[in-house]
Amino acid sequence: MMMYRCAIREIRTKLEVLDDEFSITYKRNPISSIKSRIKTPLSIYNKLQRLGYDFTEQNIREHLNDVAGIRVICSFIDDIYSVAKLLSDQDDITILRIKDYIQKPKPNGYRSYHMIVEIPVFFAEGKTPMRAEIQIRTIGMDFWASLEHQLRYKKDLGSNEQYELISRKLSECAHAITATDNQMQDIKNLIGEYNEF
Ligand code: 0O2
Repeated sequence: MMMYRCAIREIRTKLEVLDDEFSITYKRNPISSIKSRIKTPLSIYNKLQRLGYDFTEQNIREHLNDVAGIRVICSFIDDIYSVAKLLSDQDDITILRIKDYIQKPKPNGYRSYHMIVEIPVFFAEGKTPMRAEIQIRTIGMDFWASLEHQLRYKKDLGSNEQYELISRKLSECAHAITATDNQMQDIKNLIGEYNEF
C-alpha cells in the first residue's frame, strides 16, 4: 500500500506541475481539483474474487490496475483531453490502456476519461514500475458519478419498478449534464476567439 501511495504522490506532483505551468501560460487552471484513493483491502479482495484470483500480493500486482486511483476534475471537456495528452507526452509514463467513456458513455450515463498508466517509482532497493488508474472528468461528470455511486450502494431501492424509475431519472440527469458541459465548452470557445483562453 505504501508503494501505491508513492505512485499516487508522483502522479499528483506531475499534475500539479502541469497545472501550475498552464496557469502561467494561459492565466487559468485546467484542473479544478485532484482527488486520490487507495483501494480498500475488502474492495481488492472482492475484485480479485470476481476475476477468479486468490488474494495474494502477486495477483494484486499482476491483475489489478486500480489499487492506486487518481481523479482529476477539470472545468471544461477540452481540458480533459489537454491534461491526458500532457501526461501521455511525459516519457516516464507508459499508457497501458485508455477507456474513453466521454466519446462512448456507459449505458447508465456514466462519462469519464480513464487512463491506466505505469510509472517508475524509486525505492531504496531500486526502481519499481507501479500502475495506477487516472480518471479525468468535468465537474458535471463528477457530480453525476458521485451521486450515482452513492445510490448504487444503497441496497434498499425498493421494487424493480422504483429501481427502473431511479435509473431513468439518473439517465435524464446524465443527458442534462452532457448538454450543460457542451454549452460551457461552446462559451469557452467563443471567449477563446477573442482571448487566449
Ligand atoms: P471505486 O469505488 O471508485 O474504486 P477493468 O478491471 O479496468 O477492466 P473496471 O474496473 O470495471 O474494469 O474498469 P472501469 O470500467 O474503467 O471502471 C473503473 C472505475 O470507474 C470504477 O471503480 C468507478 O470508480 C468508475 N466507474 C465505472 N463505471 C461507473 C459507473 O457506472 N458509475 C460510477 N459512479 N462510477 C463508475 P470501482 O472499483 O467500481 O469503484
